[in-house]
Amino acid sequence: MQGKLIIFEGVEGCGKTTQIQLTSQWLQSLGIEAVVTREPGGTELGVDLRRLLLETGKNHIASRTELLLYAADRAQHVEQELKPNLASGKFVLCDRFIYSTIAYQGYGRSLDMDLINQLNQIATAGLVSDLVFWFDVDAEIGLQRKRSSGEIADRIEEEKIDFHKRVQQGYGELAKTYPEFIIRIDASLSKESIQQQIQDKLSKVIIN
Ligand code: T5A
Repeated sequence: MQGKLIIFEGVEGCGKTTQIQLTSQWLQSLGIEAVVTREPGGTELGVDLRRLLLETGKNHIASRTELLLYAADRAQHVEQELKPNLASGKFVLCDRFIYSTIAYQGYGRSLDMDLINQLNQIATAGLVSDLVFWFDVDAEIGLQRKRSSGEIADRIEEEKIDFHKRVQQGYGELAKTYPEFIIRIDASLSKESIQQQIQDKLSKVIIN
């Protein structure tokens, strides 16, 4: 039986990593094996690409170069991690996927959307996700959460607020275009209430 690919998306600090962990624990409590992974950085090669993409203070990365590096990370991730786990029937909870490229490189960097769609197609080799949770929170609130967590800002977090607002707008447009497929979660709510919504949705759509 083919597994399920569940994607968690949103702006910086939207709370997706927290919810992936809670969802994985909940699935395991039901006896369902769940694999947790992420982009960029879900493979050994991806870890190196993630460092190149997110470290600060190094050479400027041109927007098209950035796009190609995210695509390279995804191509490796799909082949090495996503396809094999899905083929063995597992639930895969993935922190970011093609929607991040549309939101960040498309809306954030204003790169050509046709080019992005073509690259997403090449990188995924036709693999599609089963469900997407979009954690909708104001970009400023998300960045504030990241600052409060004490983590040092990475190269993308250091972008100006206008960039993050365009990314947030991009997610809004995606959710409007694919309402049956992208589930909007009000990410300003408490962690517990958000987790309950995820469990309710997964119980209805996937498990039963
Ligand atoms: N990127 C990625 C692209 O540009 N293009 C691409 O194609 C791809 C795949 C990846 C970066 O790469 C870019 C986007 C990103 O900039 P990342 O690891 O996904 O980086 O980075 P973040 O988005 O910053 O993810 P984080 O894991 O750092 O943050 P999360 O997952 O959004 O948030 P989380 O769960 O770690 O929570 C952040 C803080 O908020 C608190 C948490 O306790 C934590 O302190 N929090 C809440 N506080 C109040 N209420 C809630 N409901 C809360 N939920 C969590």
